[in-house]
This record gives sequence, C-alpha cells and structure tokens, in this order.
Amino acid sequence: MSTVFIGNKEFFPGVKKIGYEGPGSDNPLAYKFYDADKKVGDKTLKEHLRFAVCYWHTFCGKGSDPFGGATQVFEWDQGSDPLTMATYRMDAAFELFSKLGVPYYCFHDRDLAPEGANVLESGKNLQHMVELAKERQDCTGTKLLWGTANLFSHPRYMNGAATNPDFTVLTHAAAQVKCAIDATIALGGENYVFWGGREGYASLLNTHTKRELDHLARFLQLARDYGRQQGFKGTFLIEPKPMEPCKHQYDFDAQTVIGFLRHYGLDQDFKLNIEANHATLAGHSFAHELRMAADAGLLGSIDANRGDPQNGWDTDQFPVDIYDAVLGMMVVLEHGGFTSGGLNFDAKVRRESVSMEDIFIGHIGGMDTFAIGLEVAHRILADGKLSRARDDRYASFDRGNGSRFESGELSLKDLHDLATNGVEPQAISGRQEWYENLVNQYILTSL
Ligand code: XLS
Ligand code: CA
Ligand code: CA
Repeated sequence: MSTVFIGNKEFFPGVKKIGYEGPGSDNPLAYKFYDADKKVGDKTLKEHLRFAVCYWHTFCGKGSDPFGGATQVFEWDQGSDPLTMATYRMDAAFELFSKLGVPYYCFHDRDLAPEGANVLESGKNLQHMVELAKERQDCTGTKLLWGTANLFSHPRYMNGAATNPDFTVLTHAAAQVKCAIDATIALGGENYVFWGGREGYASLLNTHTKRELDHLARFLQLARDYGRQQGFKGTFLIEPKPMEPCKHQYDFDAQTVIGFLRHYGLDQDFKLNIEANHATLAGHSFAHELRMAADAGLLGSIDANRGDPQNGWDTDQFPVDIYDAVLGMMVVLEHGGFTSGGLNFDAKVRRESVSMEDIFIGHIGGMDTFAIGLEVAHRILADGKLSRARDDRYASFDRGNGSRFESGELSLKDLHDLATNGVEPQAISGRQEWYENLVNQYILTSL
C-alpha cells in the first residue's frame, strides 16, 4: 500500500502516512498502541482487528445537527455537478484510508453516488462510482468490509422501507438493495449490511406490526436469494438498534434479532453487526450485545462507535473507553475472532472539530483503544485465571447429576426428588469484585 493520494489533488496535505511511534510519542498524528504488524497470539493486530472507516460520517456528514447547519467545510465538496463531487469525495476517502493504513472501508449506496432522477439513473450513477472505487481499491489495497443501501434518508421512506404500508415504496427499496448488492459484489465486499433505519413504527393505532414483520422477513429472504444467485459468498448482517429515528424499531437488540432470524429461517445466511452505541441505547452494554450474538453463533461484525453516558441518543463518538474495548475484545477472541467481519468506525468527530486533522486523530484514538483492548483481552484469556474461576462456578454441572441434567437425562420429578433428599445449598460467593479487580490489574500492567 504505497499510494497515499490518487487524483490530481491531495486533500489532506498536512497529514503524512500515519505510523506507529509507541506510547511515548507526543505526535497526535501517530499510533501509540496500534502497531499493525505486531503479533498477538497467532495473528497480527491488523489481522485481528480488521479496521474499517465509514464513508458516511467521515466524508458526507458536515457537522450539522437539528439546531444548526454544517460547520465543517470539506474541500472535496467543491464541484459543479454531483458526479464530479462524488469523485472528489472518493479521492479524499481513499487518501484517508491509505494514510491511516486501514485495511477496509464501508459505504451506503448514496454515500458513494448521488441519487438520480429515477431508479435507472440512480443505478447508473452507482455503477459509475463502483468502477472508480474498483480502481482506487486496486491502487491502494483498501478492501470493502461491507456495503449497504440507505433506505432512510429519502422522504419516500418516512414510513419505512421493507415495512412501509405502501407496496410502491417497498419496490423502490428493493431496487436500491439489488443495486447495492451488485455494487458490494463488484467490489469484493465481505459482508452486506441491513440496518433497519425506519423499519419500526411510531403508533400502534395505524400499524399492523405482524404484517410489517412478515414483509421485512420476505424482503430479506429475497435479498438473500438474489445475492446468493449472483455469487455473493459473504455474510448478510443485521444491525440492531432500539430507537432513533423510529420510536420503536423492529431490530431492537441482539436477542430480538436472533429470535427474528431463527423464526423466519434466516439464521444460516445472516449474522449480527453489533454497534456499541446501539447497545447502550437498548439499555445494554457493548459486551452484553456481543456476548448474546456470540452465544447464538451469530456474531458477525462490529460498529465500534460509542454513545455518551449522560444522554440517550446516537452520538456516534470514536471509542476511547479502554475498559469497554477489553470486555468487547474478550468476547470476540473467545468466539474465535472475526471471520468476514471487522471493526468499523461508524463514528463522527464532534461538530466543533472543524480541522481536517481531527478526522485522523479520531480514528487514531479509536484504533489505539482497540489495540490495547485486544492485547489486554488476549492476556486475560491466555493466562486463563479468569476463565478458570468462571468455569469453576459451574463445576457442579460437570459431574454426577449436574452433568446428567445438562445432557437431558433428568426429569423435573427427578430434580424434585434430588432436592427433597438433598441438603440446603450453601451460599457461594459470586466474587464480582475479585473479577473486576483482576481485569483492572491486567489493564494497568499492560500499559
Ligand atoms: C445508524 C446506523 C447506520 C448503519 C448503516 O444509526 O448506525 O449508520 O450502521 O446503515
Ligand atoms: Ca449509530
Ligand atoms: Ca452503525
């Protein structure tokens, strides 16, 4: 990966390729902990973490919020027609990907190419930009982690896409998904994501929830079948989120989505993309959501951006919480690591962060945080002290009647009789404080 900028123009002239300088460096534009080629266990950090940059926040969002317009001025936005602007944006994107040295990126169809006057024109725009993306992928070595379709920004989707009460809207959503799957395949994407932006409802009074859920499942089955017919071998992913923009979203959290996928027979092709910020919006922790997905064998990929502990909306901040990263990476490593998934930064710098360097600094911080998280999690698991203590809590199921219960040999009556003939159980400490202190000890001795 030698090329750092592609077109005629360098969009981030003040930033060179970001290198690893170690924890002592005071260069904000250097990695302090993410040493891409360093081995942890049998893989390098780069192979473990599979970082991706998202196209939307980083190159399309400009700092606007419900109370005010854009604060960030991007040079790649200077252009007369939408396709030229999309090309500049793409050059800037690939410059950033290669300067950061991230192996992957992710996009929505509408981030890459502007919507046209009709379905055909939109499709053509996307195809055109896909050709340019192919060239830039080849030239920089950056790969596509996942593609998706934006089925929530256009006003036609205000009542949902696959769950819209109007069939005409559903056909437009299908057209977009078809083209976005084609684009993902053409670019060698390893996954295809469905985040149910407006797939939910605001009022039960005007909504047939069962019908909408059936429609969503049918839509996903058709998308799956189309993708497989076209030779897509990657993973389809559902990204749970409980609310925002809908009051109630059907993909509330990991366990809701797991139940949905199993109910509709989609769990062979679909896995979950867990976003840290969505986990906290659902009242869970990041690690909880990862654990539920992993336990079901459906942990696919991660959006690593976090929320703010003091408010209840989707702030999409870069991750800086080492503790969360450790707990999250413990689940990922215990699950055997990523296969087709990776760690995507669906994150945006703050509205007040208006310098172009801020975008690099945000990503550097997120990557350093997860590099520490991975190394500490690896040490905890390799040492085995914590896992052994946790396993010991369940030792009564490893032998005798406990083990017979697990293998289904005992009835409820058998259990009743065992309790009747047995003794009152002794109180056994859960020792949560011991576990917590142990994790802190690993963190503090790793830094
Ligand atoms: C929004 C979601 C979205 C998905 C991709 O909250 O996080 O960005 O990741 O559509
Ligand atoms: Ca989010
Ligand atoms: Ca996301």
